[in-house]
Amino acid sequence: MRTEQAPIIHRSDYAPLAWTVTRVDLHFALDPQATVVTSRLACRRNPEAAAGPILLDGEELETLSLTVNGLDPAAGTVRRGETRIEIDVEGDEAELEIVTRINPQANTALSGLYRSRGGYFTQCEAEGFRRITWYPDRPDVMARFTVTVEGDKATCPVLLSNGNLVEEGELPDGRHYARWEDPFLKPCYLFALVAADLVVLERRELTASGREVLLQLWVEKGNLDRTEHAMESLVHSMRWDEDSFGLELDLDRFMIVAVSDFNMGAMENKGLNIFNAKYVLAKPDTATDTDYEHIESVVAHEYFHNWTGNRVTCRDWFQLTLKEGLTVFRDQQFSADMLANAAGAEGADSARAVKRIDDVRVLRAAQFSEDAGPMAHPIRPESYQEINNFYTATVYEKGAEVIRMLHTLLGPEGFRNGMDLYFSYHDGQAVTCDDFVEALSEANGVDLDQFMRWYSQAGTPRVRATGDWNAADGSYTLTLAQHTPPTPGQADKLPLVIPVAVGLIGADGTDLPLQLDGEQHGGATTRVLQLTEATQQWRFTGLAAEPVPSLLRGFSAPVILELDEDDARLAFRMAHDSDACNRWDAAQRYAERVLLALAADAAAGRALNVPAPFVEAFARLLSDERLDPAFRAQALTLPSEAYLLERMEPADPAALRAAQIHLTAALGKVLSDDWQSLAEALAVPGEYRYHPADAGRRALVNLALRYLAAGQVEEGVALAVRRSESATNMTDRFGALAALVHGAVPAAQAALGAFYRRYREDALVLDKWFALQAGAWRRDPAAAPVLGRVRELMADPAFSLSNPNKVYALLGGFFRANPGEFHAVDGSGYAFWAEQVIALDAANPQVASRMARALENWRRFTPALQALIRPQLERVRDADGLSPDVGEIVGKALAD
Ligand code: B3K
Ligand code: ZN
Repeated sequence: MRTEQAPIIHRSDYAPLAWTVTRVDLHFALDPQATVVTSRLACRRNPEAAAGPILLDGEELETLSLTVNGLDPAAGTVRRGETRIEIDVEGDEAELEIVTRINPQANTALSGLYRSRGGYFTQCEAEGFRRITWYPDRPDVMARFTVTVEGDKATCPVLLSNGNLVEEGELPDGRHYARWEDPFLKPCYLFALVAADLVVLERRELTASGREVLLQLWVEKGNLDRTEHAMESLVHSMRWDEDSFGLELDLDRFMIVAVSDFNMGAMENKGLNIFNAKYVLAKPDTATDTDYEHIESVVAHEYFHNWTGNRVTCRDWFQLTLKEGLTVFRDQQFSADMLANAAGAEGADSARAVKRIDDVRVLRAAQFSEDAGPMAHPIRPESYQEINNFYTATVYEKGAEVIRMLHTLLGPEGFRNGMDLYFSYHDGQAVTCDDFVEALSEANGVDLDQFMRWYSQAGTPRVRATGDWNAADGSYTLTLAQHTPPTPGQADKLPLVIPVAVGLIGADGTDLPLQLDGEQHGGATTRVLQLTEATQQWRFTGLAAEPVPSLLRGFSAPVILELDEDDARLAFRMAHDSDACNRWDAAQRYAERVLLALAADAAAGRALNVPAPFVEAFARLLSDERLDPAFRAQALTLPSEAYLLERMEPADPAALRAAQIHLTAALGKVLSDDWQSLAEALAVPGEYRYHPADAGRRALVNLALRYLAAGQVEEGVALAVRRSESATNMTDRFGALAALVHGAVPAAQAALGAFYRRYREDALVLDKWFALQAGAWRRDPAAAPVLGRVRELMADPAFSLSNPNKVYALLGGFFRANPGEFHAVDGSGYAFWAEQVIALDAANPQVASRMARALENWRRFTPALQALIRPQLERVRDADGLSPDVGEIVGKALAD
């Protein structure tokens, strides 16, 4: 039984440290099991802070020596705890020298200095630096770093750290060293070191001001042919930040390193970004269009952090969204611009909408569900037990939505002026979200006090819309009412500032000019209304007939819009809404309605019937050739299972799965001719290129194959088999394979086997293979449950519990991406979940915690499922030596 509980850290407890660090000189003598780290710290008393000792954090360190100003510290001046050292020092300056020994080989948590495939790598955000040496490990301590790395030349020919290479040389015993100097002040979470056997792709570019910079992409031998796209993405990111925000690369050298074992996507260490190999490596035979797209956006995201995160950083970890929300917004804008440019003038709007839809889909699936459970928190949390649990969809994705609303409210120019002012005030500082919003407010002369509630209130706001048509005077009164449901620890919410983009559609399907009561000028067809009170009304005048409202265009705020629309009206908007995002949303709402009704029938044991008007509306979209294929692929993809489960009261995964199986099969069968002709007409000829127009066509063809296989349409299955065998790129090959597996057709097994044989040496491609099987649907109730296959796959030689990508693919693919199977009514999935979370936690708490979160919303499920889940949550909670990471998740899940 566990006894300790991780303490709760509160935002309100922030106080500056009595002592800060100005310079750091690190020396690493690398050794697999006994790396010796010598750290010299120039410490300075902080005149703004209350008096106190020097405070240092440490974890898993063996301390060999510690001196203060070159001497052993006087008796009684040093207090040593397991994770904290306090040193009393006279005067205002002091130099500490600390020697520690660490064991990178034993570091399975992948936080601090660890090993991966013979090399050494670091990950310090959020609190990994304390696992390397004693240090005041918090972001408001900003210092200049010099780093000397010394290691074995044969196994680690490449020695990298942040900044500029200032010296390198040979040492006795086959060793060598390199010294790096970072000219910029930085918090220790941005420190990085890499020592490995790598090869490099290099490129020299000029910045806007004409400075030459060296861009390097370091990968394992044999992977150089997969680096071009990431390098292109980096160059595009540089240009975009110069053009859009006037922000230039500030270093002479910028490096990206790919590593196979990594807890998350990538890390923005100053001048030395370390990436999960998944977000670097791509060639047509191994990476899909989606991989190409993700690589472009993650490269951009980390690059953009150089300004939003590194040059201006966070004062404390509660401010995380200051850098993450803003940087996600920036990478979303970048991707939208890249897609729009590639699409050309005619396709630009649709390309942007497709990107926006992608982002909305992620928000709805991941963030809305977070808001609906025990982990609900504002984008700036008030407390945490383990900060690594707060790299969440709320901090990132909802945080980006909050920045987007500021962008909408201030306009592009106003936003840019605010950003300029923010950098002019805070470059080189560690600041808060208030500092950011104040700069925007000051630059625009706008009061943003009420807007700040987005930073402190958790939960997804509901906006209820009602319309009142007055035929007598040709006016339409729109009433918007907002309400945010209670979340843990936050019962009452205040009204937020919600920008609602509105259009009115006439009976012929075209947008009407908007004329607000009492206004001289009108005429725009979309307007942004600001909802700031609990309820507000707007009266539109000069209308000839009752309009159809199109609300929250472009998804102008991260809210749930409640609007009573009958099926006919949804079908009308599916066909006519000029706002592509809303057109997609109308299709999603209609599909949700149909699926939830089917699920209710399934739960009650009634026969399932798909309503004909839905199929007709769906078919019209399918064959509307004026619509860009990428958009059609979005509109014809059903809402995600995670999102639908949130909309179900209570959540019944088995019933929902039955509904999905029935609906996809029906749509595949009934529309088989349309799907087939579309698959033929849109096949992309010629050599693969990553281009949004081609990608859109491939996406729609793959979707067609999916519906055809779901409907067991013979010709469609045959086409998928052919493509899975002979496609010339991974998007087509994997799309076809996925169709076969999701359709659960007999040919799937052979195709999976062939795919495995072809890519057995390719870890990243096999991740797809694992995930696909973990997420498989069982269309035949007599077929073996997917859990059995997952267990089998864990024994596959290509699987490894110590590689996060593998865990996310196979276990994540089952726990998170396959609710219909994971929530098996016999509870077998839950017992397996507890077993795996406990096993993972012993080695890597961050990965375990991510898996643990698959059950946090357990109270939303049927009582029968809840009764099976609770004992497994308790089993994990009571496990010996549970980490604070998993402890916080299951603790919150079980709290009353
Ligand atoms: N800042 C890192 C995330 C670090 C996660 C630490 N558990 C990647 C990013 O957001 O760019
Ligand atoms: Zn980030």
